[in-house]
Amino acid sequence: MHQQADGGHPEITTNQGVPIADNQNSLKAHDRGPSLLEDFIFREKMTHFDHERIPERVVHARASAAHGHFELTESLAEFTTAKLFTEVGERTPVFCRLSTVAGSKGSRDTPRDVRGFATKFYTKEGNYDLVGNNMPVFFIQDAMKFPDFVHSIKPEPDRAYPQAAAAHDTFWDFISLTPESMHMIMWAMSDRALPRSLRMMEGFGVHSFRLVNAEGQSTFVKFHWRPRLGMQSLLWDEAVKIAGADSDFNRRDLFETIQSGKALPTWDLAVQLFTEEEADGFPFDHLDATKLVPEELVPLRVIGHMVLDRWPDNFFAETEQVAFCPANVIPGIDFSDDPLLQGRIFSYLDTQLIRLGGPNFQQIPINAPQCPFANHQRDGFMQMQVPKGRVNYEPSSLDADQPTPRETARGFRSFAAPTRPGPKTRLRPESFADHYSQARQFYRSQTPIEQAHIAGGLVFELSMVETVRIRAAVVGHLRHIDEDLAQRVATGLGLPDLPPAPESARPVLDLPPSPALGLIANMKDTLEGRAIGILIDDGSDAAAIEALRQAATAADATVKLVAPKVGGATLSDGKHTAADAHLGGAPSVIFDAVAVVLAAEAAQRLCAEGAAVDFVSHAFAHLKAIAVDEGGRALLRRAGIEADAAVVDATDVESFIQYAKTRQWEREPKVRMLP
Ligand code: HDE
Repeated sequence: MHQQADGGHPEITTNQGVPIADNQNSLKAHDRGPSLLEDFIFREKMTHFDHERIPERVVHARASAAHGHFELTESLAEFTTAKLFTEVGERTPVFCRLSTVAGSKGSRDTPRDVRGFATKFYTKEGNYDLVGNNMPVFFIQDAMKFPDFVHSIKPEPDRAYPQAAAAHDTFWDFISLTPESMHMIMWAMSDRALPRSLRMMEGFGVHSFRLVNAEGQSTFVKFHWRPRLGMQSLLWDEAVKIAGADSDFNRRDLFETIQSGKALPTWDLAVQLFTEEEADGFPFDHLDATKLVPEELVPLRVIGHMVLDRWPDNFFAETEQVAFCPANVIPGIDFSDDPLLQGRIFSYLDTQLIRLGGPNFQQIPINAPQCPFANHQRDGFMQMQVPKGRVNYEPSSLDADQPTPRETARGFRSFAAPTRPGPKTRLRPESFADHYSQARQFYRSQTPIEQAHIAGGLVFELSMVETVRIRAAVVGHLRHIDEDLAQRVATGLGLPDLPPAPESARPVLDLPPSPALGLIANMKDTLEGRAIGILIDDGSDAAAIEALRQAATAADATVKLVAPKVGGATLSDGKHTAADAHLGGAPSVIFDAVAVVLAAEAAQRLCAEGAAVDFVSHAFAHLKAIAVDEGGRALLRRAGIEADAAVVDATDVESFIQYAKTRQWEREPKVRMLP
């Protein structure tokens, strides 16, 4: 009725610092009487609560983020004055926010979607934001089209669905009328759009930027983040089931990893450097964000790495309020004329003004530079600083201590790029007109299984489109990329004929395949940072469980014991072992490989439990290694599984660990009709 704590707790007060005597009961006229308007304590608390939400980001609303550092290992002093990239061994603090794009803040972690990869470097020379994605190209070429593109992918305006999904008419309508999107469509339909973990995806700065050296010379640069854990993706069916089992799958993975301090998210930062003259020789225009620079053309140079090792103290204060902006560059880094980048330079500050409520958002701790900063910007909503004195302008002679620009090499100077004479125009350059060659290069650089996944992604998405004409129009575009792909998708959709291809503005080139574009080729056979689930129940063989656990842990995987009851089970040695999760809440989709160790009686019981049968049948369908003892085999039989090489005996720990390090791709045609 009126709870009071013992001494030793900090005292609770109002925002004015007034000590609160009762935080359970509002002020009333008498004990069963009406509440009183004068209760300033209640009103302050409720008013604050009523205003707790701020507008979510219009895109990239759903995200997780962490603190860490970037350490430079190779100096780029020849190319840039930015200390971030010249002081070898220096650790620069970072805050990195990894997001989905289309879904709302509360949407699931595993839709088919691009992932945002935004990093704020708190450098000695000011904040530098590298605001990229996990794919190196984008859907459109000119920022003018961004609102249309985003409107088309978001839930349709009359029905407000689908949430976090491109698989609907408006998106594919827009795409079918936007041939420049075809290269990005190949990426978005590939397994890159389904990362297994945020720690296991690449990041890209997408646009060309400039590095500028002490002599004022410019070199173009493309940024790449390379995950140390290798890449790993989900299968579509797995992603769909994870959405139900754990809609916070990627966020939980990042949180738990950082809390454990093991297999910390780590990426190498690599750059591609090229001159204007070299760029002029490329068979595409590098200012077009629907094109990438193949690694075979300009190799990657690793210059440092980023480790994320500290989860934010408060999600709202940091992950939600952080404000990234591609315009946040530091001396020695500059923009290119990519028309998508140029539009972004405007958009991010503009969006932050509405989202964070005014021009002082850079004073929020997560946004503030960690180096000294001073100027004469004053006032505005939520001004937190109390500037002293009468001088709020420059130049001034009244106060010698006021900040003034200094003609030193430190100051930011834009690269003196020559401008070409010519009339103002709203024209797409002719050099942006090849929409299909790199899409073809991407598709043809994939392994057959990855190509089948791309075709499967397209068949799924277009099957959700109600307007048959739109399905056909997209297949028409695919014909320019690869006739076989178009045919597979047409067959998968049940189209009677292959639709005509639209006119192509340019002949499609057969560019050489680029192995770096594949996913499977760039996965690592490892268990580091992966998770193994062991299904147990009363009577399970304690020694077998222990052997599996030890081997998996030695291979740097995390192990979770799953039992029908979360309280655990009494094992063969008579000891009671707590479970890490109960079967209903830990289906096999959340693990990279599973083991089933069951006594005969328990196996018989669990053969009548759908969740247990699904545990093995889904693991098998998702191409995972499975270790089983006799009891486990009973479940396999119940699920109708014909064991293959990666279904091993629970005593053969070594083979299990070996198979668990990878997916069993050769099993896929046996468990799924691939288009
Ligand atoms: Fe963004 N984008 N974007 N974008 N973007 C935003 O800024 C925008 C684009 C990216 O974790 C918004 O603060 C335009 C490409 C990331 O907070 C907004 C265009 C790439 C994030 C915005 C693009 C990105 C955003 C929404 C086309 C990869 C999340 C909220 C010209 C290189 C950052 C906000 C975070 C967020 C505009 C295209 C990456 C509206 C106009 C290309 C990772 O300002």
